[in-house]
Amino acid sequence: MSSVTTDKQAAALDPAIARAIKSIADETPEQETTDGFHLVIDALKLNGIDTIFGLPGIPITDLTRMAQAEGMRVISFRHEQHAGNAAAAAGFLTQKPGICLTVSAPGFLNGLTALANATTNCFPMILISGSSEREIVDLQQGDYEEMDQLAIAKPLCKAAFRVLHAQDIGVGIARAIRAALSGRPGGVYLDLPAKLFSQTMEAKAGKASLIKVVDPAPRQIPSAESVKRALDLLKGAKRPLILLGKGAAYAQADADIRALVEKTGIPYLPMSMAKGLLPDTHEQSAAAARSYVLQEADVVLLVGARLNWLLSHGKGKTWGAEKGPKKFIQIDIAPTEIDSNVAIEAPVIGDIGSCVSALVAGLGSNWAKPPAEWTGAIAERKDKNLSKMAQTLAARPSPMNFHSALSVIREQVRQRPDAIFVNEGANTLDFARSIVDMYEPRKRLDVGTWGIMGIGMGFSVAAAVITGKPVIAVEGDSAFGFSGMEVETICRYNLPVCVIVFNNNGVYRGTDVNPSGTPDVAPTVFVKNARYDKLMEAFGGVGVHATTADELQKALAEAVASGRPTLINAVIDETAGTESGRITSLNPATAKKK
Ligand code: FYN
Ligand code: ADP
Repeated sequence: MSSVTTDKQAAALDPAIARAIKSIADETPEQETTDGFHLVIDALKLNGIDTIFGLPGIPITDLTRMAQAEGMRVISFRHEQHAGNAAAAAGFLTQKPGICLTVSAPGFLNGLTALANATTNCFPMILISGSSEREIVDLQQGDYEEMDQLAIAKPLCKAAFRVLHAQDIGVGIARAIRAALSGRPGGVYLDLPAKLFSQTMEAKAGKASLIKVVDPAPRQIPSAESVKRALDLLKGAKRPLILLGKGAAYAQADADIRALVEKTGIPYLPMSMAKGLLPDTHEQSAAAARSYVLQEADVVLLVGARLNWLLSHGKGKTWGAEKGPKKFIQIDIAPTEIDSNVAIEAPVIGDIGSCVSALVAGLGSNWAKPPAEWTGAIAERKDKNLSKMAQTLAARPSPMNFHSALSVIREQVRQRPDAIFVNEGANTLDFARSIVDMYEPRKRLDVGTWGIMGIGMGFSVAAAVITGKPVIAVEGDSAFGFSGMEVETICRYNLPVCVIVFNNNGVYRGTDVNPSGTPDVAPTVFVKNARYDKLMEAFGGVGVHATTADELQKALAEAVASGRPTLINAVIDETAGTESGRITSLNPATAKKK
């Protein structure tokens, strides 16, 4: 940087003195300086981070401008939550922390949901927020957007740091990157008070203060005993099962995981975001016999999957508890995950690549594949379910139902297995998960561990920006509402995103009635026959109103082929959904009735 700050200071002085200073400065060989803005940008670039997702405003507007001027990709959103979700998805897809940049207090808070969600899902991201002046905030003197952001962020993320001096920016960014990526990945908060950005220092010293982080996610090799213990357990199993979670997808150990599944011959179940690690059409996939294998398996190998609510905590009817206890092997990078819900007989602690390859190496040449009785029983159930599903998918009811609409999307994904599939909603999510097969790793992005709504457009933008591949976002009409305004972002950057809104006039469905006789509609009901497609047209994208499977098929094929931002308003039978999709049992009233 040159003498921008010196000129500014000079301008504040008496004009004559300023002129004198300037003429001296012009004659003296100038010392190169840098400032907080450039140190932040240089530190990110030094660490291979080339994209920022954010929303400009005080005090980070100039940071976004300068980052763009310095060659970074700066993607501006309409609401910070979606910028945060984009950063989280970028982190999941790339194993580099996604960066979300927000303004102070309200902007920071808007980004916080995404930061907490990223941490819950083990996605590496860094929320960088500008903040107000420490001296004023700490004395609670009412600064512009006053808030003790660091204290608020701390319990919601993996680590939180604040940088007060320009010479510490390098350390601050290095610590944030390391915290986000090492061990179990997660969200990190970095607080940068407004004053920091204009602090200057000598350019050479500034450069020397930056840190290029070496080996931020070091391999963690499992102990030989833990590998042997796991293999012994697996060898003794009569009905073994492998469960792949999104940790396995994140790990990018695709070849090792495939080798483990195929060499052992053990049936596997993918959790939602692990779909496609092996193609869903793989003969060892037990997805279409899910309830059966969970109940019947005797030894279960968890690979980057937690025994949380999504897996009924490893207990109860889902796991066939009445048939006797199961034995678990769990591969995870976080030792504290082990025994979190049930006893784990064989923990294997390390990174998934190292753990899985150690297991494969230990299989030996005389590995016996699982008994045919087990694999045959699974195949039988699977075939039955698959043919039942095929019949349902072939039907063409009018109006469309979830199945007929998803059958079209399923075929498009089969033709473009490289496309990223984003999915949220209740019924829209649950039906799509079992109907739309995935063929490649890390192509499915969804509501994850929390079942959060609102990830749709943020994840879609990130997926398109990061991969350059077509994105197909299948959205419940309620879910879409959380991030719908970001279709402007999609149009502004001309991203190859096709959003399909499953419009059934309400949350879950559109048929609820207000029993009280007052004029308000029921809490779950939306404006009937809304035209979400017009929203995309408003910003220059393509909007399509699809009332039949054929219309949907044509519009989707065109969108994927052209790469033009498109929104298809897919009209779904308003009576078709069920309350909370497949997790009805979590509704308190329903649970009480059971
Ligand atoms: C699966 N199935 C199939 C297929 N794939 N049948 C035929 N063909 C194919 N390809 C069967 C499978 O065997 C199951 O039947 C059923 O379809 C459902 O499978 P799924 O979706 O894998 O399993 P399930 O039980 O829904 O999974 C549990 C879960 C999941 C908790 C992991 O529901 C989930 O990820 N839920 C997230 C929900 C969420 O977050 N919602 C957002 C909040 S909505 P059976 O074997 O007969 O059981 C707020 O309201
Ligand atoms: P799912 O929801 O698909 O079951 P979870 O998010 O519950 O997946 O679990 C992911 C698990 O993967 C977490 O316990 C996390 O610690 C673990 N994990 C994430 N990345 C790695 C990795 N590189 N190596 C080992 N374990 C990992």
